[in-house]
Amino acid sequence: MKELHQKISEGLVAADLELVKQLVEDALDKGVSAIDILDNGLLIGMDVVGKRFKAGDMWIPEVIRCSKIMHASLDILRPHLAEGDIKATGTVVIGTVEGDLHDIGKNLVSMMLQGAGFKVFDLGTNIKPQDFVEAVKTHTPDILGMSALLTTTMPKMDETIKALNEAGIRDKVKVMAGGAPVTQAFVDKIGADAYGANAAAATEKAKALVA
Ligand code: B1M
Repeated sequence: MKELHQKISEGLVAADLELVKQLVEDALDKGVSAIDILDNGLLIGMDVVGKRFKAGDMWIPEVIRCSKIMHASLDILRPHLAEGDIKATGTVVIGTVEGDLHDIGKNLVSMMLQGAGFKVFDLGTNIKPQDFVEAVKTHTPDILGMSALLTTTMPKMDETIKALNEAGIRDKVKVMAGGAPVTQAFVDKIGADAYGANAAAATEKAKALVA
């Protein structure tokens, strides 16, 4: 089975869409769990992509192709990640902050929250503080989740919390923040309620916030 995981991660790095989709289907058919395929195949591949991108060994078009494979694979895994007899746990509004187009991690968090029974309103990417505020007013969620992947967009999380305060609704919603450059210290500094290091941790934190 280790070989199958490796083929998935290598296929992702090689940007071979059809191969990866087939391997993901094969793994599910063989009884490998969706979370196992994700953690030990796809995310290992994305990690390699990230390192090569940083080192200048991969360029944006290649990274976009790998991201598309990640999205296509998540589409295949989604029903398996959300399976089970799930009762409504709470409501979450989630989005990637203004100026930031990264959505793979946010989508993963969103999927896992849905798998845990949360009703999720996903606003997408490049969401302005005021649009988060409007979505909180409209959907009255238990939790507002913000994702940022760029150090330059992290301050938008702070701005969004300030906008919630200005709108007089900060005390009506718990705020969770995450994304690769986000840390517990940053979350504490901006006055958010929880930090999610990864999708699984975010789901546990979300459950604790509504308990
Ligand atoms: Co971008 N990019 N990118 N990129 N990109 C990074 C983030 C970077 C670290 C790469 C690098 O240099 N090593 C770097 C940021 C550097 C920095 O700010 N310090 C970077 C850069 C610089 C850029 C551009 C500026 C490049 C350019 O144009 N010159 C540009 C910016 C565009 C923009 O947003 N305005 C850009 C563009 C892109 C692509 C479009 C090519 C593509 C995004 C495609 C897409 O998302 N649809 C892309 C990608 C794919 C990456 C890397 C390679 C992978 C990100 C990813 O999807 N990881 C990334 C390098 C890296 O992170 N290693 C990189 C997999 C994902 C599952 O993990 O998103 O961390 P992650 O999510 C995790 C946790 O963080 C957490 O849970 C998730 C699941 O476990 N989490 C939360 C996330 N959100 C959460 C919310 C929560 C809780 C937990 O609560 C609500």
